[in-house]
Amino acid sequence: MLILHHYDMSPFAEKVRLMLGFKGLAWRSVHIPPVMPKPDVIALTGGYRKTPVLQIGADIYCDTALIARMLEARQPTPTLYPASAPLAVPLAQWADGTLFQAAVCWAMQPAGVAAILGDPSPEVLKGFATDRAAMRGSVPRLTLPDGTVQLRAHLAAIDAQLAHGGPWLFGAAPCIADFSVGHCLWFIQRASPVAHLLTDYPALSAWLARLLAIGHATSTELDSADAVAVAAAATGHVSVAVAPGLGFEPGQAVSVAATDYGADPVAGTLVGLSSESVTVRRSDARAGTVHVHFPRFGFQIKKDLTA
Ligand SMILES: N[C@@H](CCC(=O)N[C@@H](CS)C(=O)NCC(=O)O)C(=O)O
Repeated sequence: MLILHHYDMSPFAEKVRLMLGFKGLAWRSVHIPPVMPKPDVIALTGGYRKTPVLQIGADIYCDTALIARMLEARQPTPTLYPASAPLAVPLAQWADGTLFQAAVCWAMQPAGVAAILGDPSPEVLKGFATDRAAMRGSVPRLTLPDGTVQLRAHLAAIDAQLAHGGPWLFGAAPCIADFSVGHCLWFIQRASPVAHLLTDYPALSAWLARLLAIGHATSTELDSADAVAVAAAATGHVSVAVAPGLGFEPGQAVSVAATDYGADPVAGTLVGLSSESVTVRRSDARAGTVHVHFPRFGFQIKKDLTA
């Protein structure tokens, strides 16, 4: 059972929903709060608060780069990683970082925020802004003039790529890069008063419509407390191992944190490490013993000297 913890307006959640649609995988849908506190999410992750999170029993997968790999392992065809497109992964990383920040800057102009949050009250707006400022920490925020220039340059490049090639970013079929670029532009589309920007890029707009037509496959709702109970009732974990020569030993007390925003550390015992992912085992009063998995890229592992 694939359980996705997400909320509707989350772009990174949309990336995963579309990948589930691409692979035709059925899933359980747990709606989580868009701002802290998120007690049921934290029971599962041990501190990671970003959206989305994928749960399979007592295995918890953080970050869409790793979630995409899990979906690929579950359902290898159609592939997200065609051998003919080795640059699709770094392009996806660029989109999830650089393009996403420029897209958010544009979409979160006052008119865009109102559309995305559904005409929020001043209290809701203030709560959202305070939550995101805390999540960003010291990571600087793009100003609208800076973000607009950058976004237009990125959109022009993507539009030209699609106009010369296509119908997808790397040719005949969608791959991981299409989903990473797509969720950023989906977010702009949701910010309806400022979404007109996209119409300046016709090949890109046509491609976005094709991508979103993939849909989300079939899902059924699950309560977040029931998802925690699923973890507690699980009898084992997916097999992982700590590969030698990567700087850490199995059984070591470590903490793992994102190297960008939302860098809340997750502390536990190191049980898995490869060039692709890192896994810590931790215990929670409600969720039981969970394995929390992160991509290796974009995360920092530290020896936990307090343990
Ligand atoms: N690198 C992460 C980024 C995830 C991310 O930034 N998600 C946003 C929502 S789209 C978030 O966590 N916002 C704050 C929250 O949901 O609490 C990934 O690929 O999953």
